[in-house]
Amino acid sequence: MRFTALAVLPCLFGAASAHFRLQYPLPRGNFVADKEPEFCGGYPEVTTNRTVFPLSNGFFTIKSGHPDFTLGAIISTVTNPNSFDNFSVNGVNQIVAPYGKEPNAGTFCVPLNISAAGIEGAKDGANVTIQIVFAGGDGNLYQCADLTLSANLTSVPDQTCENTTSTTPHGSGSGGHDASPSATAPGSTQTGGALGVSHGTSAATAVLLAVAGIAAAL
Ligand SMILES: [Cu+2]
Repeated sequence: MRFTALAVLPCLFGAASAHFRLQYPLPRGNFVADKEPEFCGGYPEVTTNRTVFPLSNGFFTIKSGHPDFTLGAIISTVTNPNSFDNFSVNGVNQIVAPYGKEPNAGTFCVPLNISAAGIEGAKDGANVTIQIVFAGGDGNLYQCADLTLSANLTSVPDQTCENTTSTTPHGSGSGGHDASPSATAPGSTQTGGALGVSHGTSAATAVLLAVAGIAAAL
């Protein structure tokens, strides 16, 4: 068992160097690994760098340094969402992308059909904020993006939706968080949204939701 403990340690230290990054839509601010466990990844105040985003048939793209992660998104229709409370109504998180699990590290495109989530106030022209919630083995991590919803946009402009799995170590160089060897070929590519398909019932998802609930209660 001591062996197991030792094996986990470099993983934890390496973790701070990568975690996950929200690539599209643009996050509130530059990625700061140490701040990612905080609300909105350390950017609590609303920004002016809003992305005009399709009300229906959108997606978001993340890059994960962790394999075996769970990911989803919640939404706030509050003008300046600066707490987890603002992402829930009557204590229930406003989930806009169902939590899904992914066994590989890599870059992933996740469907984000906001109109389909039926969130009150998430309508054409509305300023909203999405918060990506990620759990990859070193606690919940967060990134936020401020959006203006558009019904005229029928798809995400100028972005490619594709998944690229990777066995690249978590973080670069020595001390990196190396995903143990897997059957996946480095750089192998698949299109489509696996995350959007599998969701909802795992123990990891339950834990994630529970933790998010605690955070919302603070
Ligand atoms: Cu990490």
